[in-house]
Amino acid sequence: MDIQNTTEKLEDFYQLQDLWTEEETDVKNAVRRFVDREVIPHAGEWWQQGEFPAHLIPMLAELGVFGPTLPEAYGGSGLSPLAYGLMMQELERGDSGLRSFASVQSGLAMHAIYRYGSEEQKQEYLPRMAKGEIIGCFGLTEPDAGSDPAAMITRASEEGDSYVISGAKRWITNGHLAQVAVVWAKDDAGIVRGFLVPTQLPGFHATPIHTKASMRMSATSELYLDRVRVPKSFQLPEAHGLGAPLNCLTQARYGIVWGTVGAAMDALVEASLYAKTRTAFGRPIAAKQLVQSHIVGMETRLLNMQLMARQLGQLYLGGTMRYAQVSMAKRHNARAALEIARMAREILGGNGISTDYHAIRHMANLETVDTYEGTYEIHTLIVGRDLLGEAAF
Ligand code: TGC
Ligand code: FAD
Repeated sequence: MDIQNTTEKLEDFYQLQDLWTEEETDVKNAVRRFVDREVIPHAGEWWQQGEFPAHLIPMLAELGVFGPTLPEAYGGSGLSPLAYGLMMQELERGDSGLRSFASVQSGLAMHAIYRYGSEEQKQEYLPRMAKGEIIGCFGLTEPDAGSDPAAMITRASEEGDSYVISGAKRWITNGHLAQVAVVWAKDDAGIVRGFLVPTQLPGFHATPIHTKASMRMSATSELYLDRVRVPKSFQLPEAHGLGAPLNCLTQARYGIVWGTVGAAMDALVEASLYAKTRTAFGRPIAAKQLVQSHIVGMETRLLNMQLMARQLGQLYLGGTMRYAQVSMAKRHNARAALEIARMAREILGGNGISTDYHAIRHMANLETVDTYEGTYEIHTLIVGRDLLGEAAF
């Protein structure tokens, strides 16, 4: 069996690689080699252990996956959004938790500082975050406010030259690994504002959530802020209102659109190669019509995902990408990847439920990806509002 040819065909049925620039191809290949060497051989074990493999952080920084689209002055490489997308694709081919780590560091925490921070805040944080010396998290969701973040109850009250922040955030990726938390809270006038909260400050606590049956390679936490006092200079000065955190979500959702392609690709390749060697009733199961029907359906879904990601990237590059367009692709790609991973699990039969293989790990992770950064239903309603001009939340 020619594994290389089969894999290449499955991963890129329409030869989209012909559209990549040399730089984009180099970036993709570098991350791919890293994931093949350092992640995939251990992913099942790390996932079972339920810990983020923190020893990878310096290597990820060296690969340039933290803030790659930012200017060099802030530690970035000024890469195109397409190169960024390909990085996310290759990371999530390894595990959604790995991509999630990078998404939160880059698309949420660093983007919030870059877009809404003062020059001093950018200089203080961004170069060190790009090097992985400072890890950030992004606290928007609360125990009682997820899909509707406008209902948040975390408060930042002015007291002299400080803000005093109290509240709780739940399901926060990288929360107990982070040195700085971007915390969203309402000020005394009820306006949503962003704050850079060093996590060692008195009154700040981050507790790991250990009960996850999904995203087990990702660190997920609950944050408690009990009268955490920060100087006013720790507020993100350009962030006024809910539009600021929602704009950050657009960046991270864009990364998810690409990342899910990687997870789907890996599940599809694994199932296809398995089908070519696994025999039942005297023939490889790849020679059974029902299995071929599944594989062709999965391949078609993957191709749709790739085309959406690619065109969204072009819109981003051209400066015309709208957030409803991102919602359309996040909604589609997260759900399609989940369906592909589930079908891959089925083709693997009993082996499909073991983390010795990848399918069940991707499938379980993708349940989170389908939910976080806006659920399938919320993205349906965002696109519905955009198409029809009626909010139906
Ligand atoms: P709404 O009136 O729609 O919006 C308020 C203002 O914000 C603007 N806006 C956006 N801007 C940029 N990007 C977006 N995606 C935006 N969505 C809205 C909007 O134009 C408006 O601006 P302005 O100037 O008119 O004031 O606000 P709403 O309260 O009606 O809420 C709308 C809704 C439901 C769509 C929004 O709340 C939403 O997206 N909910 C989902 C919440 C969510 O996705 N949470 C994710 C938390 S972070 C996370 O999950 C990280 S996972 C880790 C990883 O990424 O790996
Ligand atoms: P709810 O809002 O309670 O929704 C429950 C159900 O109701 C969903 O099916 C939803 O689609 C449905 N629903 C809600 N409103 C409507 C409506 N109007 N019409 C129809 N159906 C509706 N958040 C952060 O801020 N930072 C992070 O780093 C982060 N990381 C995460 C990591 C993991 C592993 C997970 C699981 C979540 C993470 N989240 C994070 C939170 C995530 O964004 C939320 O879980 C998500 O937005 C959904 O919110 P919720 O869980 O409160 O569900």
